[in-house]
Amino acid sequence: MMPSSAEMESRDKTKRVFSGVQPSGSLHIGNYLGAIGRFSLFQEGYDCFYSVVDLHAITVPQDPVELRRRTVATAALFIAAGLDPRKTCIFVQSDNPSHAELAWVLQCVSTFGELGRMTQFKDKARGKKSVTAGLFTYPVLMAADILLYDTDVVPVGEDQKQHVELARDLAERFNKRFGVTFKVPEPLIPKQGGRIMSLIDPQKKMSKSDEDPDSRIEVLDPPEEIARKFRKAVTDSGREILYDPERKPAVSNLMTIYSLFSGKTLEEVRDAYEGKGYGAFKSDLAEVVSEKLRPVREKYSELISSGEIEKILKDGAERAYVISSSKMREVKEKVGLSSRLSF
Ligand code: ATP
Ligand code: LTN
Repeated sequence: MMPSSAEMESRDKTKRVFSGVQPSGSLHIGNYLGAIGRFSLFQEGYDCFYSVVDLHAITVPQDPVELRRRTVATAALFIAAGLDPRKTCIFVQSDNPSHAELAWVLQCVSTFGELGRMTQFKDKARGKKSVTAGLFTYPVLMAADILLYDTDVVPVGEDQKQHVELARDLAERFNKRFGVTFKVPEPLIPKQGGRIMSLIDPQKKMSKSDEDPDSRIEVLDPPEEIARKFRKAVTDSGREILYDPERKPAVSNLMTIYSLFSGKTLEEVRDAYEGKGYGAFKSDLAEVVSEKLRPVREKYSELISSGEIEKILKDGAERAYVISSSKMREVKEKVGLSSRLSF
């Protein structure tokens, strides 16, 4: 979980980091290893903005009461996973009107063809009778999130790479057409842990919206539940604990999780379980993951009962708006839109 040397070399307080997480379900260890567990690595060296992107979540139907509860819960998990609101700006996307406003302008420089090529859209739309226009333009809203803050680096899991590339393309296209306005951001995807797979089907990524809850370990799962889900996790044929994503995708995924939560290399994990079979490995894996997540669970419960989050999110939205509204003013000016009531 330490930053790589390339990440360390590029630490620079004048550089900005932005990332977002949807409050579309309970966060799982894929979200933790690919995104939120890494967010705090940047807070000492970079100017960081982390948002709970609730406007993205409503691209598919949500229960309003649950959505609001999960939005606060997701922000609490950011802090429980190590973010310090004194060092980092944490806010809810819909509290800041600049996001939807810039998204509209960017939709008018995006093409139907390029949005139709987004693989996440294709995956999420497949087999659905009715798909919202919001799901189609989702990546443009994500580009707006990133570009509003002159973001340098976007820490995300592997599945978001194509969306960050679209943000880069839109920034370049807008700059060419209207004059330099946006910084062109870089995605930062972990070498290991950027794509944690489902425990039930190792060909699919672990996902909040998978209908089988046993396919994922949630960050707030109690230890018994973690142990039960790992026991039930599919394994491959043979008994060896070997890292071979082609031939042994299920075991390789479990080894990756073990390695990232324990800090041991894949070779160390392999050597430790040589000749021991899956039972002992899975029970130790559950222990390692539960222990690592224990302080996160504890801090989360404290935060939720303290009621502190509301104030943190209000301050965060105000800080974010100072930056985003100034960028929005510049955009309106360049495009030729009216800004009579801007302040
Ligand atoms: P959904 O299934 O509802 O689309 P999700 O689980 O993919 O949700 P997001 O809110 O879309 O979660 O993603 C939050 C962050 O977690 C993103 O940076 C994303 O790349 C990362 N992420 C999501 N799933 C995984 C995974 N299986 N492995 C690693 N990173 C992941
Ligand atoms: N689409 C992202 C969530 C997201 C995001 C962002 C990530 C919305 N806006 C800006 C990084 C930067 C996802 O996780 N599915």
